[in-house]
Amino acid sequence: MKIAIVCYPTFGGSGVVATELGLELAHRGHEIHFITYRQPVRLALLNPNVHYHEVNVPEYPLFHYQPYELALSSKLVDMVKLHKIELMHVHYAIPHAYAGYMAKQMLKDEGINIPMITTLHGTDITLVGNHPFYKPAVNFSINKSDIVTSVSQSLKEDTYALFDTQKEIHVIPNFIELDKHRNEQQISCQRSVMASKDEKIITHISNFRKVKRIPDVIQIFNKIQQKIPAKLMMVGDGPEKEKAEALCQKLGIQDKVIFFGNSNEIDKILSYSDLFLLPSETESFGLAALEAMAWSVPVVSSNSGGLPEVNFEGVSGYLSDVGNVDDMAENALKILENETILNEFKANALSVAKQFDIKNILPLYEDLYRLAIQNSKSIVQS
Ligand code: GMT
Repeated sequence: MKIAIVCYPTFGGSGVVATELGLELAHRGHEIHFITYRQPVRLALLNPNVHYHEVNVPEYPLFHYQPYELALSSKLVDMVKLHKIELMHVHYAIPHAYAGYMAKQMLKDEGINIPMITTLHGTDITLVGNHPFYKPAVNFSINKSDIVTSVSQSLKEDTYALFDTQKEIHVIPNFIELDKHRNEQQISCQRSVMASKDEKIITHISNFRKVKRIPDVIQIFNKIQQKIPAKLMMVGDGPEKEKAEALCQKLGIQDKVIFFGNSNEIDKILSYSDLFLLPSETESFGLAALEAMAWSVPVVSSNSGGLPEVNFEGVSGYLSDVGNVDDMAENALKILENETILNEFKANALSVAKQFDIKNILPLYEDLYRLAIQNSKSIVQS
């Protein structure tokens, strides 16, 4: 199939999922066209089935805001016609589903009926999409998508609760490429750069936004390090980072916390981690937790959103109410204080991650693609 993938190219969940999905589809012989404003971070172009088309938005003094949706829908129209693309798969409703719908309508005028699949990722529904400034447009573009998917059951329920839609929402969970992890088992990285032999390595990875509850990560770690020797790896960048550094200073634990910023060495850091912390306010899925689990790292998280669908209570880790840092620290210590228990949780984390292997999940998308293309052909014929 010839598929256009529209996504955010930056660090962070939805762009990573879209990129990995496109690469694996290309690997399976589909022709994939990434359409976005910058080359996605994890995109490898040395593959004959992978194409990248940049959306340019020329500056003009009249524009206070650059009309990205307009440029994106024009690019989609041009690329669909040029490459005979059969389907658009847009990741993150805002503004991609809206721009995709406009492209669909323009193409319809030229006698081309192209189906659009929209994948909802989380904040496009719960935080941003639900804002009154965006809600009517998001609602409209969900209803106008040919097929809608969400990355968890919890996000599906949130969508029905927050938006006015009767559309069937297919749950297709996020995934992980486990083969890649196995091939990288022999990663050469000095654990000693991060911690001494007797110290446990605790990791948090995110975009350091408020929703991630970064102060909770620090507070949980502070309680852990009062009981056992430990170091905290803080990976990522965002608005909450400076405050987090100040909090570490205030607590006097600055020497035990390493802030990496946006690192390209996430796999190396995870391969030596003993525990992953994700105390988010809301998390539609929690891809970062799954990535940790694929490296056999147990997870202590909040129980919000889709996290219970990924982190299995008492198996791959533990879940607590949002903000209950005491409980999260206790759970962390339950895992870390006993080597046998730690090893059990590590093995369990990997086996739960295996359920989300890309090999199990990708066919679910392929089935929907076939269905959407088939339906669009029957519309043309009738
Ligand atoms: O919040 C983030 O980390 C970024 C955001 C995104 O769209 O890039 O992540 C959302 O989509 C991810 C991929 O499907 C999910 O794993 C995250 O849970 C989700 N974030 C939230 O719901 C807060």
